[in-house]
Amino acid sequence: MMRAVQSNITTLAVDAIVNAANSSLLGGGGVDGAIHRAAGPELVHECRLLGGCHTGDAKITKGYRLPARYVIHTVGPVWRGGTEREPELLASCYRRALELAVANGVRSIAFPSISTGIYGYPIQLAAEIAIATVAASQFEGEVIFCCFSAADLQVYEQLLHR
Ligand code: AR6
Repeated sequence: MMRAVQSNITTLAVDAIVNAANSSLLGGGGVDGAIHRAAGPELVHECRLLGGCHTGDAKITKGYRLPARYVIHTVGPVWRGGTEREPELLASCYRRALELAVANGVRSIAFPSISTGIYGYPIQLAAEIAIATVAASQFEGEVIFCCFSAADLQVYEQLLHR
């Protein structure tokens, strides 16, 4: 089941929230900064042991002070106009995150709109990939697209309800 909500992802009581991280996995701005602040310093300690993450891949940690049990960190592509494999790398983020979810018994997962903030991916194109990739996955639990803005929520709702 897929649905979209407008919320701060750090407040969601789901089994796992997904972080739109950078390849260092050591924190940053945007949703990454919010997740690290809310989880507390233990999160970056565990992240230091992971050796970073390639674009399109994902790694899992505990959620520490978050209501979510796990954080699945993924690294989206920087938008460079769409000809640098951005669509396939973004799809890979969703696929790899859901594979880790299945492997760890996660039954509810919330995604932010990966790459559409600082990394500049156009929201409409990114939301189409997010929804299509989740729909094609083996994951059978609840998937929440957690939108930060009302405008983003509208994009997801329009795609989910067509
Ligand atoms: N809850 C839900 N969504 C949020 C939140 C939040 N608390 N905060 C921001 N968003 P971005 P990216 C939305 O920039 O584009 C970091 O510095 C935001 O409105 O967080 O993948 C990393 O370390 C947007 O819709 O991630 C990387 O360096 C979406 O989350 C870089 O940014 C993604 O925006 C990754 O850039």
